[in-house]
Amino acid sequence: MSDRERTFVMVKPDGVQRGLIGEIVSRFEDRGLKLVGAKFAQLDRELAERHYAEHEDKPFFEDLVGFITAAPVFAMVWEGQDAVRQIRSMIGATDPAEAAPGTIRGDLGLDLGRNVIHGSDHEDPGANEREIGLFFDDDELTDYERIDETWLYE
Ligand code: IDP
Ligand code: MG
Repeated sequence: MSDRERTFVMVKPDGVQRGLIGEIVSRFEDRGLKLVGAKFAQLDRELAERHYAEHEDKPFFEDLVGFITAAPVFAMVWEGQDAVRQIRSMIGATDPAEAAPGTIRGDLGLDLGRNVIHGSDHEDPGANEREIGLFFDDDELTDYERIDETWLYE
């Protein structure tokens, strides 16, 4: 059994524009994951470049930064057992064309450059804490118990 942990998730501008915030939040809520922070915001270039710093040398970097700053995003922190890996698995492969049906990208997207959602990478240790810190101050995050937790966890 893994520890409870927190992960950073963001509905990208395409997901917001297509009215998919509710659908995406519902999937995580239904799974038993707990929302502990959220904000609706339009990213500036500096934050976008810091968030995607690992990709700064890639040919798609300029398009990616332009896209992610073009319209508002919905940024969230979700908590739960093995949350980083479980949410990545629910999001699906980076390219929606390769993402399995049943995943968010596999159900809601078609194009690599419009893949609806971001989630912290479970193969990059510390990415979740780094990304949470980039987008949220400590006092914007909450600690509370969901009423179903007794029946969600053994
Ligand atoms: P991830 O979002 O599944 O973690 P990454 O490889 O970290 O995927 O890439 C970050 C984002 O950059 C992707 O979600 C996608 O929006 C964009 N991206 C990745 N590879 C390409 C590409 O080859 N062409 C265009 N955009 C890309
Ligand atoms: Mg990534």
